[in-house]
Amino acid sequence: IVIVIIAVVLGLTLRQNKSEFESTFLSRCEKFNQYDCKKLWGVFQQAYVDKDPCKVLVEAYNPLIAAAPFKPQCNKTMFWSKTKDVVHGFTDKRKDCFVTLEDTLLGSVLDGLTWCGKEGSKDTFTSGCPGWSECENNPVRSFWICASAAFADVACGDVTAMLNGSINTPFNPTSIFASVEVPRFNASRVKKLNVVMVIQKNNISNCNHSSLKNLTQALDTGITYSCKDVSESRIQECGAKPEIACGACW
Ligand code: AVW
Repeated sequence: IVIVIIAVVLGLTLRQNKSEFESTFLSRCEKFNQYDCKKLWGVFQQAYVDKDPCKVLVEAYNPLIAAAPFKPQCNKTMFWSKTKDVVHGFTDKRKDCFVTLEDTLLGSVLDGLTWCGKEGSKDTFTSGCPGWSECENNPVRSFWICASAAFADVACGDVTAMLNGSINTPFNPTSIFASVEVPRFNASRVKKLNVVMVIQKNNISNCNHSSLKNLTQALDTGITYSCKDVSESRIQECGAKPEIACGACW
């Protein structure tokens, strides 16, 4: 009996417990059905496990994106920069109108999470990982760049971007939107970019801001540009009232 108990206890300790991170990954993934989430977890881990957490290249996530590709959703793609809460507060309620990266399988699974590996270990760590700009090739940053690029690659028709009118530089060249997404909008797929400038009570910028000139210049020839100043309360109203047609939100 003693031997059996020892064997069971030893067995339980040696069996790698599913980490909280893995459980989060799988439970978020399973909400989407139609994907083999255990397989995706395996492909995801390959990108960063057993690696120096400052040496994970953007390309390391290509197999993951290939395993769960983004589907083109023409006229519904929503980009954003420094407006995360407003955008998701809106798109969470109006999935009929717009889809953000964070509403897709991979984006929603990894949204808000931190992860990294360590050389010589097959584990996933959630603390002690490099910060966003601590080193360029960190696992989290590389994932978001890779996913954002792939998401922008399939954008089509009229695309929308929510920018922040309460900051100095609504179109910031160092943002993912400016540095990764806009350069990949292809005129053969994307017809028009509609910027929604989110205006709060103490706004300091609007559609006339000089940084937007850089945006129009960065756009592929053939893509039309528009910008509209829209109050945050109007965006919230549209989120709260499904009877307002998507095209009439602003
Ligand atoms: P953002 P982006 N430290 O609001 O245009 C930690 O600046 O870049 O908008 N996390 C960071 C940092 C940082 N310094 N900078 C960026 N992030 C992460 C994907 C953080 O998770 C969508 F498709 C923050 O919430 C949008 O169109 C997120 O990046 C576009 O990229 C966005 O930062 C938004 O990227």
